[in-house]
This record gives sequence, C-alpha cells and structure tokens, in this order.
Amino acid sequence: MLYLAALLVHCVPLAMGQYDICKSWVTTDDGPSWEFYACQPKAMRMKDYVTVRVDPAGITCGDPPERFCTHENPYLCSDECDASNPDLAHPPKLMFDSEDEGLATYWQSVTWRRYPEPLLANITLSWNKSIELTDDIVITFEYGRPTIMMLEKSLDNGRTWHPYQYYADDCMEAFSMPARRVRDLSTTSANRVLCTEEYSRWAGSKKEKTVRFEVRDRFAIFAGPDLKNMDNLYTRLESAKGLKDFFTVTDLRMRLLRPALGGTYVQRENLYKYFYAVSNIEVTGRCKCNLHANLCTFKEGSLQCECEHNTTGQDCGKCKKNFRSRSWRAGSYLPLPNGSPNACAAAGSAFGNCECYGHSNRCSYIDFLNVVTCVSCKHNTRGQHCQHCRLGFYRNSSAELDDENVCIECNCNQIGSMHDRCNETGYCECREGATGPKCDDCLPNYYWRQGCFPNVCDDELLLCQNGGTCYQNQRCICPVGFKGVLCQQSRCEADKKDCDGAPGAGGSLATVALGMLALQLRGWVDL
Ligand SMILES: *[C@@H]1O[C@H](CO)[C@@H](O)[C@H](O)[C@H]1NC(C)=O
Ligand SMILES: *[C@@H]1O[C@H](CO)[C@@H](O)[C@H](O)[C@H]1NC(C)=O
Ligand SMILES: *[C@@H]1O[C@H](CO)[C@@H](O)[C@H](O)[C@H]1NC(C)=O
Ligand SMILES: *[C@@H]1O[C@H](CO)[C@@H](O)[C@H](O)[C@H]1NC(C)=O
Ligand SMILES: *[C@@H]1O[C@H](CO)[C@@H](O)[C@H](O)[C@H]1NC(C)=O
Ligand SMILES: [Ca+2]
Repeated sequence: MLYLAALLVHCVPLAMGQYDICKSWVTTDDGPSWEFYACQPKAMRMKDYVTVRVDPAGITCGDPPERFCTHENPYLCSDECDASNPDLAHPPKLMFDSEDEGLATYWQSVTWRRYPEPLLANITLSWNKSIELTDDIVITFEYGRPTIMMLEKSLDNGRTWHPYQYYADDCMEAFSMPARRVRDLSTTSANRVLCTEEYSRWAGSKKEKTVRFEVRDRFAIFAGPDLKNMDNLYTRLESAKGLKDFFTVTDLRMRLLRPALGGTYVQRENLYKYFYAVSNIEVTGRCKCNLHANLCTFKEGSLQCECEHNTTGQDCGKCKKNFRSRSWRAGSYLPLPNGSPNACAAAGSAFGNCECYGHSNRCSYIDFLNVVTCVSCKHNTRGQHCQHCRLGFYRNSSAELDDENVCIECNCNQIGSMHDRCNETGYCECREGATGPKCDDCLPNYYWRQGCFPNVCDDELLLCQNGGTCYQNQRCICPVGFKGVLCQQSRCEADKKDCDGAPGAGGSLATVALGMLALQLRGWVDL
C-alpha cells in the first residue's frame, strides 16, 4: 500500500521542479528505498498568523470619541470614531480581517489636531518565525496614502531593525534620497533599499489606495516579467550574497510619518481631515524551513516547519539528535531541477564510527595509530571526536556536546591569573592576592594595580601613624617630621640632629611600637 501511494507522488517533483516534495519511495536496482529532495512549504497569506502592535499608546482613534472629516468633504465632519462603540471603533485588528461584505473595515489613528507636532504611528507586525516573501506587500489606505512613510524589517524577532523601503511624495526633501523605481533596478542592485515616489502622490483618496513593497518586480529582474524563469531566480537566490536574506523577515514595521494632505499645504483651520486609516495589509510568503520541509503549521501561537531530512528546530536549522555526524547544511535549489536535500546523517553512517558531534565535516584515518579521527574541529572543540574543549575554553554545562556553543572562552584576566586555562566551571587559576572566577578581583587586604599587591596601610591594623593618611592602601602620606612605611619614624630620631622640642617626638614611641606590632601580626615584618 505504502509502496503504491508513494509511487504515485514520485513523478511530481521531477516533472515540476517546484520543490514541494521532500522525499519519495523509489525502486532501484538494489530494491526500493527513499529518495530525498530539497523542499519548501507553499506560500500562504501571512496576515492570518501575525500579531500586531500599534505605537505610540493612544494613537488609535476613539478614546475619547472624536469627529473627523475627509478630504472630499472637509467641512462635513459627521463621521465619528468611538472606541467604546463596536460600530464606530477602528481597532488594529481591522487591518487583517476579511472584508466579505465588500465594505472596508479599517484601523484609524487620531486626527492631526496637535499640528505642527508630527503625527507619527508605528504599525509592527510580528510572526515569531522567519518568513520568505513570495509576493508584494500591499498596504491599503482609506482616505489617502501617507505623504511620508517608511517600511522597516527585522530578521531577529524585533531585536534589530533595518530600513526596507522609503516612501515620500518628495524623496529628496523627506529623506535626502533620489527617487527610484524598483523596475529600474538591475541584477546587481536587486536588493537595494530605495526611496520611491510612486505611492505617495495625491490622486484622490478613492482612486489610488495602495502602497506596495514590490517583491515581484525584484523577482522579475531574474525570472522575467511573468516570473516564468523561476529556475534562474532560484539559482540567483542560492549564489548572490544577501539576496535570500533580503526577502526574509520575522517582523515588519510601517512607520507612518506624515498623513495625506489632499493638496500641497496643511490647512491649519481644519486639522480633522488629517489622519491615517489602514484597511488591509497583505503579506504573502512561505515559512523559511531551509529547504528541509514542505509543511508549515500553526501550533501554540507560532508557525513551525514540519522538518524532514532528520533536521529539527523552528526553521529546520539544525540536525536532530543522533543525526549529527556532519555539520548541518541548508538544502539547496541546485542542481536544477530537484536541488540537493543536504540531509543530516545518522551518527556512525559516514565514516565507520567516527562521530564528530557536528563540529567537523571530515575524518581522517591515522595509519600508525589505526584510528579514525575528526579533522579541523570547529567551535573551539578538539579531540578525536571533537568531544573536548580547546585549551582556554571550558564546557558549557547547559549545551549538548553537539551544540555550537559547547565551549566557552575562559577569559582569564591576563595579569591576575597564572595562565589562560580554567577548570570545568570556568574558574581560572589566580596569582597570589587575586580572586574571582576570572582573577580580576583582589582578596581582602590587597589592592589592584596591574595585579594584586598587599595593602601597605589601611583603616584597621595597618594604620598610618602620627597623623599620616593612607593613600589607596598603597602608602602613607606622612606629615612633616615623620617618615617610614607607616610614618612611624620621627625624622629627628633618624637624623640624630638636634631637634629638641619638635612636636610629637617624645610621645611617638608607643605608637611606633603599636604599628610595628600590627605589621608583625600581619606577617610583613620580622622583628
Ligand atoms: C517607531 O519605531 C522606531 C524604530 O523602528 C522608533 O525609533 C520610533 O520612535 C517609533 N515611533 C513611535 C511613534 O513609536
Ligand atoms: C516563538 O516561537 C518559539 C518556537 O516555536 C516558542 O517557543 C516561543 O514561545 C514563541 N514566542 C512567542 C512570544 O510566541
Ligand atoms: C532519517 O532517519 C530515519 C530514521 O533513522 C531514516 O529512516 C531516514 O532515512 C532518515 N532520513 C534522511 C533524509 O536521512
Ligand atoms: C551555553 O549554551 C546555551 C545553549 O546553546 C547557550 O544558549 C548559551 O548562550 C551558552 N552560554 C555561553 C556563555 O555561551
Ligand atoms: C573550579 O574552581 C572553583 C574555584 O577554585 C571551585 O569552587 C570549583 O569547584 C572548581 N570546579 C571544578 C569542577 O573543579
Ligand atoms: Ca479590513
């Protein structure tokens, strides 16, 4: 049964080259077995899986309720936004609903009543999953498109952001960038971030409502006007540095910077006709699964690749446990038309029993020892199976042996430690007086100055005498007439000059004795 079913699907990938099948059951001279292919999920409507955030707080209209006008009817301000009334509210979710009845539902901002303070809004879409765009991003504005806006993207779940495209009715004025069109880009500039004036002009608010990020036009640079030559595109995505990543996002952000003006100037006497209203944001893309999955499912609030080829992870970005005899690799579109699966291999299958925990791709047979050993262990590992950490590194206890982060640098303080090796918990071996895991601290009664030195003076036992003051535990600053490590010595005594009547000369003997006793207690001075 299984045999038959699989035979039916077998022909599909070979015929279409669409990368939509990960494996099939084939018969060869050696009998039936699985054959594996590079594969990717189908494109989906990504707005169905998105979470949205609109900033700043209070930018959504209706709290308190507010009247607004339109550019068509600037003095007939009968429309009202009221967040507490479902019929009059315009919450962010209305940018992602399906408008079955044909009536536009939209998110709407407050009006520009604070002019000339700019009216700024951020709409941030997050997927918690890498997405590869396959078609244009289309944002539909009711009541006119912004005259200045920016699209940003993140590839790391919103930790860092990068400009994706600039939009303005005057690019030079708004962003000091020349206006360009995606259609005019070439093969070498297909991933250029540009400013376009195509989507910001006033053309009547009913006529031109959409702002695009043109994915298809960029694809067309390689695949031709009707995207017929997808093979060429796939070849380019594989080889051109940064091109694949350019179309990959985890988050998108629309920064709305100036609303539609309906003319050249802002009319201060009627600020109620200036606001943003977005009825739809269409994002079409597929889950990034590194060509190791053809299914992507929505589980526990996040998209997740159904990984094949013995890979695992949200993006199939690593090999499954016990399948790490060589490093993980993404599947490849090449060679055409079926690509290479670059499947993970079971431990032990590659070279007899030489497991390298994914830190090496190569093993070598050492003749005179009669062993097979991993070559050029990466990730700071060493050993026959790359199972140890290099000197100067220690084992990360929260990482598996096949984790890239398995070895952590010791980072011993160069001056405070004996050498740059450390024990299994990352502790370095300290020189005298130094302490702390990295030997960058001093023990009590030691001070740091290019290493740890014992205190010369302090506020407890090693008191400076005769009114001397202790400078940073390094030395006593003695008053005139005294000297010695703790100012314990009168200059008169030392010099044997006639200094009768010098202050403190007689009374200092007891304090000197005390100071010397303290030194002796601490073991610095042998009396
Ligand atoms: C919008 O996001 C950008 C960063 O991408 C930030 O600098 C800016 O302050 C945000 N604007 C608002 C209104 O929250
Ligand atoms: C993001 O996805 C990961 C992996 O599926 C999951 O563990 C995590 O809880 C998700 N985070 C959020 C904020 O949904
Ligand atoms: C993955 O592992 C399973 C179980 O060992 C094996 O049957 C299958 O052939 C492997 N798949 C690939 C692509 O290596
Ligand atoms: C230890 O390994 C874990 C799991 O991979 C990783 O998240 C963590 O960053 C590693 N710690 C260090 C200090 O590298
Ligand atoms: C590493 O050294 C520290 C400090 O000497 C010690 O507390 C710790 O137990 C040592 N760890 C191991 C595994 O020996
Ligand atoms: Ca809508």
